[in-house]
Amino acid sequence: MIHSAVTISLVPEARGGPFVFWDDLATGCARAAAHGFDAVEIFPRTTEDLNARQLKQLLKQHKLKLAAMGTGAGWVVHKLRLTDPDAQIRGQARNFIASVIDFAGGFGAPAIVGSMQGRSEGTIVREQAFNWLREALEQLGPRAHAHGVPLLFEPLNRYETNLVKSVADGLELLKPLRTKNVKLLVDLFHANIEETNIADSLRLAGCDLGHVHFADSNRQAVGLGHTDYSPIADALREIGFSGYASAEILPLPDSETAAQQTMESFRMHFRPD
Ligand code: LER
Ligand code: MN
Repeated sequence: MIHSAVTISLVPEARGGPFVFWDDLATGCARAAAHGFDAVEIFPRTTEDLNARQLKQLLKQHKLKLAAMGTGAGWVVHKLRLTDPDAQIRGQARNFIASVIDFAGGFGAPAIVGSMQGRSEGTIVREQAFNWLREALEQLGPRAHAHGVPLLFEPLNRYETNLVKSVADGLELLKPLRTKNVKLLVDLFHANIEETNIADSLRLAGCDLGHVHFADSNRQAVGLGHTDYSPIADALREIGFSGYASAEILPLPDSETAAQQTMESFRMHFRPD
């Protein structure tokens, strides 16, 4: 069975980004529960800024799970990328992700590597960048495994990276890895830009699919854009996906409407009875 989640950003520098609830963890959790979500996906600035006891208490109080935790602030705030030409920065990037893996892992949730993949530019060719990504994943995949969770790797789109932009790119990256603990996160907004057929790409991901960012073509709540969701829901059922469909979307026209519209669409596609 697929579960529902909604995003909360705690990163002021990411303002304007695709997150439903902002700034205040307590309010975000309360609103997520009020709308009937199973879980929250949190986008922290650093793990040091997070209070594990407070989060534990909020999740318990609102009967929510932690679906996943993003590492995008590693790039947006701290300018760390796993494919930076500077070895020291690559090391700091791995450490940043490791801290999110450990924090989220304590809640039984995976960390997401998306924007921190960086891009191939200047003298850094694609093959070199892929090797650095694989080195990092060989280290971080087993670290997530120690918490009993996967590590999620997210293909983006051409405007955000020239490395992993599709399920096919993602599978190419993961295939030679010794660790089998890295799963793909398909963000349906990115997929709408890059995939020939989104449902086919989900079937291609199959058991390597670990998480879904549930967004419409315009990065608004599902139902507010023009993506045809029936074949996507069918494909997710067909591959037996049992992870989260998490609303990483713009808070448009406002957070409350975006959350409510997401829940309506989630129920329509995944809880039709
Ligand atoms: C960025 O566009 C995105 O989709 C995030 O989930 C990546 O960290
Ligand atoms: Mn995403």
